[in-house]
Amino acid sequence: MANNNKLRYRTVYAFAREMYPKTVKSDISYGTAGFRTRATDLSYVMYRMGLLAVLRARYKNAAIGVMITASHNPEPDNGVKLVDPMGEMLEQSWEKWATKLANVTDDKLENVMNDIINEYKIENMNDRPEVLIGKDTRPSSPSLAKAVVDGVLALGGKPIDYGIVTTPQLHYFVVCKNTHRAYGQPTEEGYYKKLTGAFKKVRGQNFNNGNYTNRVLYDGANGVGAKKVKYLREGLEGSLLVDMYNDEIIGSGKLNYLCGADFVKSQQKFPTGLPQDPNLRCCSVDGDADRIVYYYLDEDKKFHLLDGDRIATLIAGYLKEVLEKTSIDLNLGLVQTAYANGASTDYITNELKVPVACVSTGVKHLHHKALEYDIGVYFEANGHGTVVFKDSAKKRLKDALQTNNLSDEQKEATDKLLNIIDIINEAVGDAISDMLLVETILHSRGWSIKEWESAYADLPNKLLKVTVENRAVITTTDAERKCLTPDGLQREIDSIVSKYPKGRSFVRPSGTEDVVRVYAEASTKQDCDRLAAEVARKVFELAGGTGTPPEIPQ
Ligand code: G16
Repeated sequence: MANNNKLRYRTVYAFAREMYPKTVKSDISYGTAGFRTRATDLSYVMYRMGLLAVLRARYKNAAIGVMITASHNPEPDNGVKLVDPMGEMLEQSWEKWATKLANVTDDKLENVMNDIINEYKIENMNDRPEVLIGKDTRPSSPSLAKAVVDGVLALGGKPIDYGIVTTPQLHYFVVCKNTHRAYGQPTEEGYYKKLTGAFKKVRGQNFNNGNYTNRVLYDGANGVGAKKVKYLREGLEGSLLVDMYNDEIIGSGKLNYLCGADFVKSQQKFPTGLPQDPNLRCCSVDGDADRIVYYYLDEDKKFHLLDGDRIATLIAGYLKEVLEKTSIDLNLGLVQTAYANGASTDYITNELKVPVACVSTGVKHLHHKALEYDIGVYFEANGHGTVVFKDSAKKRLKDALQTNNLSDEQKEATDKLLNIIDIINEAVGDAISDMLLVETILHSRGWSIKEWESAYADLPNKLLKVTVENRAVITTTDAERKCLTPDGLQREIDSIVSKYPKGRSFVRPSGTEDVVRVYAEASTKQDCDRLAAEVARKVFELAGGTGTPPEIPQ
């Protein structure tokens, strides 16, 4: 065993020295969703994440996923997200090891690997665990995927290359593998079949209903989400017509450019490339298709956004209703972050009467919290989210159907809920599956997008980015709603916020971009714009801003 390890380490080191030497001096850290930076700086990080994935897979005795993507970031960036056995993001306690392994010098790689092996008492070093690898459409992704494959091979793992897939597809494959296909087939075909099969079943023969029409305009962000919807459409067999826009894929340089979910949400603007006719139901996904937002232009060309908060409330309200009809006592909860619009939280609490929790930014935090409920709905305002069902909840629904003492209404609702579960990718937020779920609910309610929007009125809100010398000087607490450092910044924010009716604002360092994010909401757009700018200016002043200071509108 010791000899085997020695041999293996020799291979690991040889690969590192010859092919993937650490070329960047500065450290990189595992952020909101893994490592993310310029693609040219990532080869050695990818190789090392291949190594880490094998160690994690041996420790968990399960398949692990590695997704190469920088999601919403511009095309020259890239990144890597590690996927745990049940589709969750890499367990947080391992993030520090990922960071250590990424930053150590080549000659010390062996030491960090030994530290991990000792810390977790990994003994099965001769096992050949599977590491599932996926990549987005960025031109840099193939060579970075090769680096991951080489890392996996160097440590004796078995790489399974899925080629270009969406992030949620890779999460789905990992879950399928680790549940021995109980969750589905670990293939793209299996994924489309499961989702579209359940979707068509719930939709039935009447594709339209009331004010709902079965056509949606889809902005693929010129990325993998565009490529994959082409296959989805075949499976939908006309039950939903998905009109594709922004589907220029590899090498167009247009990934996420003036389009995609992040652009639409953060700029609050209609994307380029879609027809601007009034009242058309449109949606945008991001660069790896793990988030989605809806929107439309009204008769006056005014832009209306239905973001992750709207999707969450639509889903939670509907599931609550169906659940009540089943008469099965399961608890339902919703998880948001500080970015959730205050009006949505009021609506969930006071109208839907669904318990709501607030956690830090990052799918990992939301997913984890949602698992506490029998049925947990989680969404970030930016459109990341899904629904998770406890196994025990699914079993109770299935068992209830087997008994003969359900009324017709209870039976119909239970059957519907079970089918809806199959439309959902519970492994992680999935733009494609979320779209099918939203379309299912709108169809069932007979709603146009305007009717969906009429549930409540969003408070005007704004997102700004401030560039600072070192964004780590900003630290936060209370699910990122308050900042601890730099000294005095929170006091200044509180004092600014107090001037604006219904004002709320917070700041936090991004975990995916080299910026500080500023969020603000207030009762009028004018107040909101001013509030955001005043807070951004304070960040600039107290946290070492670089470039031009943010302007405050008069
Ligand atoms: C990732 C995370 C999300 C997070 C987003 C922005 O999304 O998965 O949970 O909301 O980054 O994070 P930050 O504000 O820290 O930059 P994606 O779609 O870019 O992978």
